[in-house]
Amino acid sequence: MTLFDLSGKTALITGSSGGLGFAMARGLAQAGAQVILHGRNQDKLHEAHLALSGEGFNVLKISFDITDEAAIEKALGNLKEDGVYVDILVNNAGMQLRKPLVELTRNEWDTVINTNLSSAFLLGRNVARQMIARGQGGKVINIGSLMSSVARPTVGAYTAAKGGVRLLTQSMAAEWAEHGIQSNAIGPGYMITEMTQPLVDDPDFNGWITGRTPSRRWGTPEDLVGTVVYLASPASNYVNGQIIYVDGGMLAVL
Ligand code: GCO
Repeated sequence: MTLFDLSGKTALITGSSGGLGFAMARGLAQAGAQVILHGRNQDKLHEAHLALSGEGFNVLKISFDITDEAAIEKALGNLKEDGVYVDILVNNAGMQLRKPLVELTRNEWDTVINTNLSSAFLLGRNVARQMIARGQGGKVINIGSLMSSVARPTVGAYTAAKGGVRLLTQSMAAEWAEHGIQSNAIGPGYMITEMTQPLVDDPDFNGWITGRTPSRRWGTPEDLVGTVVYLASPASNYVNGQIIYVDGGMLAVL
């Protein structure tokens, strides 16, 4: 067993037709895993699938609503019928909504919480049921945020959800570790993605990030690859309930 070798493993990465999810899927494929790309936009999903299979990687693709319990049940059931089991689950899909709390509607709040937190519970629960039944262990990796620990104005619902992701991860560890399942989280810092582009394009915000981050730069999706491969591999078999911040040192300094 080599510490970072994922051959023979299958990884499902939600929200992986672009951005952080695609970069992590590619990294897991490079480490030997069969990857299952996931997305709602069929064209983007098809492009991502073409890109990775074009590089010779073993790639499947799947599309379902991560907030829909029945859709999740059906999707995992279809995979099982095809003899595909998820050994590594990366709960990455999410959304942002920037609005002061006093202006936020109940519906907006629920949408952000369902997409960023409840989805990790629903998929994590269903995949863990399969992992426990198979008795071969597994890996659950939840994508948190700096907002799993700190807040900033206008992203209250997102922050509440990402805070929940951190303690959901610890709860998963508390209950699933004895079944050989390691549950951990990654807290990406400010990465240049579609979600943060409006912030990158804002000279004040952009300047604040590069000044406030010890690495003096925004992160890139590729900056997450090493950490996700580590948390997906035997190298982290005694690591459980942790969150690893990949943020250029932002949270470590005042
Ligand atoms: C924001 C950003 C952040 C990042 C990331 C930082 O509005 O501040 O969208 O939330 O996306 O989560 O860790």
